[in-house]
Amino acid sequence: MTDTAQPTATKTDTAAAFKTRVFSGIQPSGGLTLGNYLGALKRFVELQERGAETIYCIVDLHAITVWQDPAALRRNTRELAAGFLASGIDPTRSILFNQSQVPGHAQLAWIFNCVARMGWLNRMTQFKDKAGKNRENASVGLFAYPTLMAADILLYHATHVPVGEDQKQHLELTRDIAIKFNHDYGVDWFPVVEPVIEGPATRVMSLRDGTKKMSKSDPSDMSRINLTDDADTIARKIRKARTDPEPLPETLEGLEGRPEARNLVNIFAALADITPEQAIRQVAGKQFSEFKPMLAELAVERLAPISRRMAELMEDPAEIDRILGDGARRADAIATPILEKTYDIVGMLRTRGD
Ligand code: AQP
Repeated sequence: MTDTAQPTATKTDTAAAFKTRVFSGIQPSGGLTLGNYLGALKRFVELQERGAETIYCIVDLHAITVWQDPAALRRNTRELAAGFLASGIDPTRSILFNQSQVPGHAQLAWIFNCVARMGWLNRMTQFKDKAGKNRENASVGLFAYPTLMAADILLYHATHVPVGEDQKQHLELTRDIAIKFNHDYGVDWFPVVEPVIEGPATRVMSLRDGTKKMSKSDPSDMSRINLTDDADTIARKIRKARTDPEPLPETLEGLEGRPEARNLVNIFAALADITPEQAIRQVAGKQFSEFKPMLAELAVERLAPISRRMAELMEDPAEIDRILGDGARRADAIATPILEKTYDIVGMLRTRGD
C-alpha cells in the first residue's frame, strides 16, 4: 500500500474498476490486547487518516467458531466497538459494523466453501494451533474459518487488508480462492488482495513466552496487556514480563535468540512511533530494571486515554448499537450488488424481484 493510499491500477471487468478499498476485522472473542491495538487498530486508524476507503468489521461469526457465552459475546462486541472508536476510528469516515448484521458474509462464505479445497484448509496453521490435539472435536466452523475470512474481504472487493503477521496464511488463501473462482467461472471478478503487514508490531508476543503470540484468549492474563488494564496493572505486567539477565544490546542483531527482549523493544518502538533500530539506540546498554519502567510509563501514557474513552463510550450502549447498525446498512449497500452478481456468475436464479 502506498503512503497516500491512491487508487491502484484498475482492471475493467464485469464489475466497477477496482480501487483501493481497505477491509479488516477483529473477533469479539474477549477484551482487546496490546497486540490487537498495535498490530491492527492503530494501523486501521492510520489508513483512515491517509484517506483510504476503510471498512472495519467486528467479526462475531468468526468468534463463535469456538464457544462464546451469548451475554459475553454481546458485551465483547460493544466493548470492541468502543475500542475501535476510542482508538480513533471515526464512524462517519470509516464503516464500522458487526459481521452478522450483513448476511452476505455467510452467504458468500458458502460459495467459497465450494471453491476452496480441503487440502488448502488442511494446511492452515491457525486451525492446527487452535484445534490442538482435539481436532476431531473442533467445530466445522473453526476449520472453515479462512473461507469466511475470504468472504469478508471479497464481499467488498477489498484490495488491501491490514493484518498482523499471524493472518498472512489466511490472506494467501483468500488470494487462492479469488484466483480459482475467477478461473473456474472464466471471469475477472474478484480482486487479488494485498496483505498490508507493516510496522514494528506485526507480531506482539506474549509477556510470559516470547515465542508465543500475545492473544486475548490466552488463559494467563499476565501474558497480555488489555486495553482496559489500569496503570498499575500495566506496570505490574511489564515488571513481571519474562526477560533474560543480560543488559540490552547496542544493535538489533544483539537481540538474536532473545525473543522476550526483542518483543519488549518492538513494543517500545511501536508505542513511541519509532523504528526498532531507533528504539535499540535509545535503550542500548540498559538493564531491564531500568528499561521496564520506561516501557511501562510509555504504555500507560499511550493506552490510558484509550481505556478512559472506552469506559465513557460503554456508558452509552445504545449509541454504540446505533453506530454499528448504521455501519451495517452502509456495508450492506456495498455488499449486496457484489453478492448478487456473484450468484449470477455461479448460475443461481434470482427471480424474487426485490
Ligand atoms: N499479538 C499480536 N500481534 C500483532 N497483531 C495481532 N493481532 C492479533 N494478535 C496480534 C491482529 O489483530 C487482528 C484481529 O485479530 P483477531 O482478534 O481477529 O484474531 P486473532 O489474530 O486470533 O487474535 P487473538 O487476540 O489471538 O484472538 P483469539 O485469542 O480469540 O484467537 C488481526 O489483524 C491480527 O493479526
